[in-house]
Amino acid sequence: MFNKILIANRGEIALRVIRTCKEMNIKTVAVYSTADADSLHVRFADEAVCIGPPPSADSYLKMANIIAAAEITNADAIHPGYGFLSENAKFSKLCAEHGIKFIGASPEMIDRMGDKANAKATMKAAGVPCVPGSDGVIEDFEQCQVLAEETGYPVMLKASAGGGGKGMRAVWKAEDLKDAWDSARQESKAAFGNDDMYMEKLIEEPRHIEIQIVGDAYGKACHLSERDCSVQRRHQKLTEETPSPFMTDELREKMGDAAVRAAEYIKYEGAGTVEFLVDKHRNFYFMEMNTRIQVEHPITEEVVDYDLIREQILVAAGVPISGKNYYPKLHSIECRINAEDPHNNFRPAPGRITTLHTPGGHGVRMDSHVYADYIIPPNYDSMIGKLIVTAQTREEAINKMKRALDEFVIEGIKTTIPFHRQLMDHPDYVAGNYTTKFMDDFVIE
Ligand code: MV4
Repeated sequence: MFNKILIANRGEIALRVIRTCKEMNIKTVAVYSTADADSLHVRFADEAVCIGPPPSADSYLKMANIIAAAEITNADAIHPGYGFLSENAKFSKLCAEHGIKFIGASPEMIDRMGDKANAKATMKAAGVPCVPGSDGVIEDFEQCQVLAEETGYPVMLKASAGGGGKGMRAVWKAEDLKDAWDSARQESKAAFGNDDMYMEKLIEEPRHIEIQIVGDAYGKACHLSERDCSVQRRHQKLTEETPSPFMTDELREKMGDAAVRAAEYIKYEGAGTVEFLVDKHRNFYFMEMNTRIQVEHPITEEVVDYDLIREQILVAAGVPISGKNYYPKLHSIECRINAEDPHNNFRPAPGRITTLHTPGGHGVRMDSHVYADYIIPPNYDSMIGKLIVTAQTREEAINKMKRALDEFVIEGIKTTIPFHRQLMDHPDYVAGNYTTKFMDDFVIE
């Protein structure tokens, strides 16, 4: 087992990892930029190393500084959290070269799943349902035209180096294909330095339902059921829940089996998430695979009673998983509380928190690193915490979320709390009747 883990991250996820390490009697090293000198992950860790000035590029993304921090503190493993270097193949490799265990995917796995067209081809070979479309990347526009005719409009053009919607274009008719092809490639080139594109039949009004998986070092994998992440705005998740209101026992079995099949086929090690698009007929199709712990992992933990960070650490230390799958026994909802102004296009609203009272009570979990008088730095993402509620039924969970949001007192900055409170009263949300299109029509009061 590891003696000391360095957490190469900040904010609530750094605290989340430190908490589990403490429970496992593993020493912790925090790394921080000068903007985070007073943050809680620095205070909670056994040791802390300043790795640079506020800009992420000079601190949390500075691989050499993080490796150096691990060397001088003698850390034998690094947990990358999510974002930053969590899916950076070069960093995963650098850790291995320095004899430091990267608690995440291997460089090969990160590259393989990061290349979306390649990932899809792999999944197809594993027998995982995929959206009909191109076989790999599209050579040129002529081939793109032929493929679109074969696939049948509407089609979706996607960036192979992409994800999260960048370099993606929906095309409804032939005359729009050329412009979409050119602009998607341009956007992908600018964002990822790569303009490889692939094509899929467009799935109309899909749901985004993802399956949590854990694979061990011996080729075994299990699933921990689904999370419905369809409530998104500009590809930013706002709230997630499990079980999905759209799920049936039969669909859960089929999606869970497909996700485990995928993980075992690629010999996936660690915690991962297989994302699916689900259409209104409950057909499901592979979308992407994430090789990191995700922001929304707590709702899964709450309903299956399982510590995913602990499992990541155990698997990285070579401990085999039991192999059984996990099914929700409760209902859990997460609301991402961001320092953003919902009445101003969700524009980031950093600043000082002058008053803070976070909700509590039975079935309420607040994963957050903020405190009264904390100044939210403008350099990083705007999430200040995740409010997670868990209850026996979806109705009770929504009721509990309303109570918790009403109890939440945070002054000095704008937050997304008013949006979430309105969401919990929205008839389509309450009815569980929402797809990825839901936020397109949502009017903030
Ligand atoms: C799609 C799709 C419809 N049809 N692919 C969005 C980003 C990336 N995860 C893939 N995405 C989509 N791929 C086909 N063939 C619709 C989306 C999509 C979406 C997917 C999940 C969650 C939110 C979304 C918002 C807009 C579009």
